[in-house]
Amino acid sequence: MCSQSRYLLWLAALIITALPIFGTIIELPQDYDCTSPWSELTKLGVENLTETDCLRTCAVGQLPRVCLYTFVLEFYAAMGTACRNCSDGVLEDCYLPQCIPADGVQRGMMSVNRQLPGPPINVCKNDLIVVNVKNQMAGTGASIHWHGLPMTRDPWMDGVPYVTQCPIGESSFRYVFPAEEVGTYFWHSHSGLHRANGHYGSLVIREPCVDEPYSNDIYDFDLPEHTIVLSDWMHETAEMFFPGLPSRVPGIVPDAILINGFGWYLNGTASEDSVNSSFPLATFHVSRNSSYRFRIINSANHVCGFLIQIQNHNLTLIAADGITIVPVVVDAFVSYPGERYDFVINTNNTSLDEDAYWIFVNGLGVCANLGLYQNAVLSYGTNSTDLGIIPNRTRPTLSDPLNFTKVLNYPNTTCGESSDYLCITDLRSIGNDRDARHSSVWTAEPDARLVIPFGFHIFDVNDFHLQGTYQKYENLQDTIIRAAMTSNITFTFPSSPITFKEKPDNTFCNTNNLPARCLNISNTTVGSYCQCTNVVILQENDIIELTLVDTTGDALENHPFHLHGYSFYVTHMGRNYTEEDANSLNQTSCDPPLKDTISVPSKGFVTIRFRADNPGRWLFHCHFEWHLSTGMAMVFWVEGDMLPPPPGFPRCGDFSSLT
Ligand SMILES: *[C@@H]1O[C@H](CO)[C@@H](O)[C@H](O)[C@H]1NC(C)=O
Ligand SMILES: *[C@@H]1O[C@H](CO)[C@@H](O)[C@H](O)[C@H]1NC(C)=O
Ligand SMILES: *[C@@H]1O[C@H](CO)[C@@H](O)[C@H](O)[C@H]1NC(C)=O
Ligand SMILES: *[C@@H]1O[C@H](CO)[C@@H](O)[C@H](O)[C@H]1NC(C)=O
Ligand SMILES: *[C@@H]1O[C@H](CO)[C@@H](O)[C@H](O)[C@H]1NC(C)=O
Ligand SMILES: *[C@@H]1O[C@H](CO)[C@@H](O)[C@H](O)[C@H]1NC(C)=O
Ligand SMILES: *[C@@H]1O[C@H](CO)[C@@H](O)[C@H](O)[C@H]1NC(C)=O
Ligand SMILES: *[C@@H]1O[C@H](CO)[C@@H](O)[C@H](O)[C@H]1NC(C)=O
Ligand SMILES: *[C@@H]1O[C@H](CO)[C@@H](O)[C@H](O)[C@H]1NC(C)=O
Ligand SMILES: *[C@@H]1O[C@H](CO)[C@@H](O)[C@H](O)[C@H]1NC(C)=O
Ligand SMILES: *[C@@H]1O[C@H](CO)[C@@H](O)[C@H](O)[C@H]1NC(C)=O
Ligand SMILES: *[C@@H]1O[C@H](CO)[C@@H](O)[C@H](O)[C@H]1NC(C)=O
Ligand SMILES: [Cu+2]
Repeated sequence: MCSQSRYLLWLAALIITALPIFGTIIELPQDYDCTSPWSELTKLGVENLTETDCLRTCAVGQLPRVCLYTFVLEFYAAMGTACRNCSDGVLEDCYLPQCIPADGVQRGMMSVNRQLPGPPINVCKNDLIVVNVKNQMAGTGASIHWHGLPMTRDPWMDGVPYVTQCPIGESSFRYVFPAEEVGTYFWHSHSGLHRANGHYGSLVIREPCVDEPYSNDIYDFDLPEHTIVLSDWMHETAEMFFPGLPSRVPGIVPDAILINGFGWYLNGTASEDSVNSSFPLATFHVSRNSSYRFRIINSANHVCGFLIQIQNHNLTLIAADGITIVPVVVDAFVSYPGERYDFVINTNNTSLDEDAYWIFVNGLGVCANLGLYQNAVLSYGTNSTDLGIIPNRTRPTLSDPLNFTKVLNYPNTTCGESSDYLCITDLRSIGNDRDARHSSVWTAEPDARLVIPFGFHIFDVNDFHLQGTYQKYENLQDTIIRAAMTSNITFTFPSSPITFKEKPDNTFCNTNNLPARCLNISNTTVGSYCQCTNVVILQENDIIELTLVDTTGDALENHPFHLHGYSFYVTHMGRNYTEEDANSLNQTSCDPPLKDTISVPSKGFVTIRFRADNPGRWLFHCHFEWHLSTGMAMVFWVEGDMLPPPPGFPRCGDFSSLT
């Protein structure tokens, strides 16, 4: 049995978030032309609509719909005027429309529709997603990326500034793309550090229950209200820390973890007294003797992994990065920025109807040193009109965490050493559309093998601040100044989108084609540094094997790399990279997991494979926000015919009156 709606709870949720219950419904023909969807839209006359209704139970035979959203991007305030007396303990006020309580600390932020996370997108497979982005942030360009969606035939809609589009000025831009693959995704700003300031939200594509591989035997409910979006939060705008300030110790770090935009600010102490428990936490409602699918999205920005647990509940993992896996039962798992996991919980293990349990998200690595963790609530027999539910059970904290025996993706795991410490490579994908297309990818000999080391270039401060040099960098604290690199190149964005170019030219670079200034390496720390637009060309339909090697030397960070336009097989990962690791790997075990984001074990490596069958210009980058900003990125130029951009697609670029 599987259901995508639970009428009463759902209605209550709608009342609380003040969404219209009945919106405009616009249906499309079953076989609408997804190669030029904007012409369908013109025919349907939707240009003056701001929103349509798509939230429904996905059913066989149902027509696809136009799912239209308007995203208004603004400079806004957490704990601002909309929150009235929320800070004084009036809980109802914290749920007022446009109130963003976050962790209770007032700050300037960036919002989409004055919500945090921004508006959720819940659609059915084959719907046409249309998002009209209106940027009302004075003086600040923006763009939105649809993380994990392959954007087949729609490389213009990927939302990466200067790779696939111009940043959206104080104007609007309409994203149009079909919901081609089911699963758990999210959207986020790909401009500057805007995601860290609040520009992110969920995107879930469902299909009729009968088509879901496990719905019949593993879970009863798959509800929109059970999407969990994790993030981290600072008490100043992120730009304040770009490049960083020498006197800030510790340097570029978060102040809190947020769960669906809620959290308690602990201010560096685990003491119960420091907690303002009249302040809202994210609360998830379930009923007894049932089973629920949860979808968890990690939209964090800083260099931490999150350990995720629910008191007294095992988690049956059923999907990773939107793609179904053979179920694995764990009591904890670790996720990194950009990753998504779906899991099922059973609610038959309690004898009490009125009961509540703690959800525990524990920061690892740098966040463990800072004592960062967060709680949310799993509540039985209640609905979303019940506010302020606090479990009677002991609240897990840093000093009194939840124990675990079986865990996925835990840092420092040696893969294969213990059946209780699972690696991503221990997951097994199961047959789906994408699998069928790619089945030979992990058995055949790859057409191209790339080894991509990533790390940092450390500058000497005296060298660095010579007159007339302006390199991209971050300042962690004191005089620690560095830039991030892949293949020894610090990525810089060009001045006009790469997709506009018909062929690669000498404004791009790569390891075989470095600009003269990079070849003329001097003995200074500045002179040995190479900053350019690293673009690697891949032939259409080639099988690509790519090995990422962590050369940072840092034992605490597991850099999560995200590939746009594709999912890839994770065929191998390990803690010590040797040359043999790169070339030995014809996968012996079956069905390696398909993902679009993979965290590379600290000082270790990961090998992935994909078939380059989606022509476009695709960013590949570390999903830690400050690493992307300082150059830990590159672009794959996948050859092949691309559809033309929509008519009137905006252009931008350098202007010099001299040329
Ligand atoms: C929600 O729960 C309260 C009691 O806990 C009950 O009075 C109310 O009718 C419920 N509302 C809905 C919509 O189920
Ligand atoms: C949309 O609005 C414009 C300006 O008000 C109007 O000219 C146009 O006819 C409208 N289109 C539709 C389909 O209603
Ligand atoms: C955190 O604690 C410090 C020292 O105890 C205090 O100065 C600071 O104001 C607190 N921060 C917030 C946001 O409450
Ligand atoms: C979780 O799984 C373990 C091992 O399979 C089992 O012993 C335990 O009872 C389960 N816990 C719950 C809450 O279901
Ligand atoms: C709870 O339900 C699951 C799945 O149906 C079942 O495997 C398990 O034995 C049940 N546990 C209890 C305590 O009834
Ligand atoms: C906590 O215990 C009290 C007293 O037994 C009970 O009234 C209340 O409902 C419990 N709270 C939860 C969230 O279970
Ligand atoms: C976790 O394990 C420790 C040591 O084995 C034990 O002292 C503690 O009570 C356990 N905590 C919980 C919540 O079970
Ligand atoms: C991983 O290993 C490093 C270096 O030994 C250590 O500092 C870190 O705490 C370990 N991480 C975890 C989560 O145990
Ligand atoms: C991988 O397998 C293919 C086909 O089975 C074979 O031709 C190739 O030599 C193998 N490569 C390596 C490195 O073992
Ligand atoms: C990158 O630079 C380091 C230090 O200059 C050098 O040892 C290494 O060989 C370079 N790696 C590549 C792939 O060029
Ligand atoms: C670096 O080069 C400068 C001149 O370009 C020279 O004076 C200096 O001795 C060199 N330093 C080292 C460590 O080789
Ligand atoms: C990796 O190398 C380090 C030192 O080079 C060694 O201590 C460690 O045991 C190795 N780990 C594995 C899994 O081989
Ligand atoms: Cu990184």
